[in-house]
Amino acid sequence: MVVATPTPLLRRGKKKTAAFGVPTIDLSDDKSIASEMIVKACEDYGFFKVVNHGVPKKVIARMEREAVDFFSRPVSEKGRAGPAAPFGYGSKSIGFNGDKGDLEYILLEANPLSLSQRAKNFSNDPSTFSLVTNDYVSAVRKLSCDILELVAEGLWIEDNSIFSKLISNSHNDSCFRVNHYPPFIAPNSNHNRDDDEDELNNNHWDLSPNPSKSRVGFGEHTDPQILTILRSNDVSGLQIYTHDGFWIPVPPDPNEFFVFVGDSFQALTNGRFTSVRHRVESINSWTSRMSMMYFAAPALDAWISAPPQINNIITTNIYRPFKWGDFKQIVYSLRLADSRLDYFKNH
Ligand code: GA4
Repeated sequence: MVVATPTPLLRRGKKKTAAFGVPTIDLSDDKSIASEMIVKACEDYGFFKVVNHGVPKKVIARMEREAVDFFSRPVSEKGRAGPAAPFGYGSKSIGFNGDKGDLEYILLEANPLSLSQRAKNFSNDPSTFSLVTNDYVSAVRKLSCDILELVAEGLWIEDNSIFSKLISNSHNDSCFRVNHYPPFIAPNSNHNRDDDEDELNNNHWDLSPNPSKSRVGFGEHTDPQILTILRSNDVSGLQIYTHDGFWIPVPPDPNEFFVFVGDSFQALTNGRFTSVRHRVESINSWTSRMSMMYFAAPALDAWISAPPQINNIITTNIYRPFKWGDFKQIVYSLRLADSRLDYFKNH
């Protein structure tokens, strides 16, 4: 029996905190219930957490260690792996159109050949780096496929590989990103270390709007791909935007994965699912946040178009069919926060 175990989320308000639940899906539970719950979470939030996901702790820990080692290198050394165009090492600049964030990152193509070619830029032991990254990417790709199969089942689509085959295709264009947000202590804040730790542990944040107390780590956006699988360390900062118009902080959980519906999944479901807007806003923290994301994408020449079996209340096709490669081109011509799917709407 699957029980939704909501993790408390806090709604922003004037010093008020209200508990919400991140929909949590236990993948070790009954398939039919898990699939129904995933579909509901994709419809209601475009976002959920998975537990009992099957990714070995060791695979996660080794990937984290490689990333920590890289980010601890001197700036001049890291710089040699950049600039991210879009792949490589990036610092503060996101994309090509002037978006900025207070972070540094690694962005890689999630395929073995590209990973092994780039590994020498990220480690003095490139073969270990590419082995560890490949293991991580393979594990989260498998998790993405499992989730996409459950979605197809939850939507009562006979071919349960209808979505997963898009990303298991050998030419898939998936990518892998590790973001590192340095520690942030707001200038002139009266915070001392104990207060901060208290605040983070209790999840009782001072949520009154005060820009001097926070900083943009990664500005608001939706992910263009089908699904995103995120894992972070224990430092908060992620917020999601709900359908009823609230930014809600998501408590970090280093042992589990968070799943985001991307723009392409919105198109594949004819708007039955909507991609979730999210951002990273760093609050006072003495430790840095590190998150790793696997962005599950189809091949560049794959068509994105909703199969007729999608039962949506909207029966006309909201979007015209497009190739992932063409969509990606539009994505990179726009700003981070832009709604790119609008360019593919049927009029
Ligand atoms: C957001 C999701 C992924 O991180 C990413 C980002 C990409 C990049 O950093 O190169 C983009 C951004 C992301 C969407 C709009 C464009 C492209 C930066 C940017 C301004 C790797 C992706 O696929 O799209």
